[in-house]
Amino acid sequence: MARVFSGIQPSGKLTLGNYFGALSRFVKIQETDECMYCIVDQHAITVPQDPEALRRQTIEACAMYLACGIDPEKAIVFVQSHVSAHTELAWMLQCVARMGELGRMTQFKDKSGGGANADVVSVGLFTYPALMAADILLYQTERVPVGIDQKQHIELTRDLAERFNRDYGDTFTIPEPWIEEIGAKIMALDEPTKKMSKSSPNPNSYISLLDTPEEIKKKFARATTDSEREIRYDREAKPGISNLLEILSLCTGESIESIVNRYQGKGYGDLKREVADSVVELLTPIQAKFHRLLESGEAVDAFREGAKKAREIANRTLQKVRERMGFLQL
Ligand code: AQP
Repeated sequence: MARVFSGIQPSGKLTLGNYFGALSRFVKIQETDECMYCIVDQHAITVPQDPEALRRQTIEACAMYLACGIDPEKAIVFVQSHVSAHTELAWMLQCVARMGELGRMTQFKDKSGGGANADVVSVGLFTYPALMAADILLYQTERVPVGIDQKQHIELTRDLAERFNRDYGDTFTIPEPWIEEIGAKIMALDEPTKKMSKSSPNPNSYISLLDTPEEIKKKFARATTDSEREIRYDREAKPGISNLLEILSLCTGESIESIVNRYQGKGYGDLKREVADSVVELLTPIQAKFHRLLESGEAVDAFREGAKKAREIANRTLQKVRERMGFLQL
């Protein structure tokens, strides 16, 4: 049994990418491992957020975690800003991290426009990986289930933990990224060479877990494919079709090979319709549960209880770090 930590930002409505890259995996992993699942609201403010929207999205994310099957009896669920140890350790780790290594993070380069927008990009966006390292290291995490886009941040977390352990004495467990090949990167529907992202300005690029069946069908019908007619799995040459095949396979459990065989001689429209129907089938019970949880307030209660448990574990690590770094203890 390994200690597992992972989180999702409430920076929009959670997407099908978040579901396959994170939530559906969280649900499986809670059966075998000791899991801490967080809603990382402090990461969300590295780019501008409307305060009311952030609060609503955080409550919705709480309900969506449970609606997707995370069980607060099996995993500890909490909101990052409810455990102040995260930002305290993040500060300490910022003093361990180097400007050069943070500057090499591709997510920072992408989200900051390659450094061209230095007067509008927040310092928090630059130091984000130190906060993410704090999230992980506070819980002596062994494995971090993430999509492929987060691999570089986990590698940085390992470097920071190793450097801290070397300079101040053994303190942190060194975490491993835990990435599954399939589902690790669901692509945008309008531009299938880019990751599906909840904060994209184009709602047609993503499937929100709260989209109606009509919206889902419309979005898949419009999804970008290619000018050929052949249905085969080739992420490089046919990113749109490959993305659809992957989503269908993840929804139904049927192998990509078997789907491709079934589609010999059939058109892209048929595939798009089947993918849309499978996604609707997947999301209908999740949405029903989501609305029940949101109305009852049950999800928020689970996150309140979870924060108490998380604080206890986090504070043990933080206390050790304070001592190791030489802070006066009275
Ligand atoms: N498209 C995706 N395919 C597979 N996994 C994905 N994840 C996100 N998008 C996909 C995984 O979901 C977890 C939480 O991600 P996050 O919300 O913390 O940040 P993100 O990766 O930046 O997600 P978004 O949706 O793209 O958010 P915004 O638009 O706010 O930046 C991670 O494990 C991530 O890998």
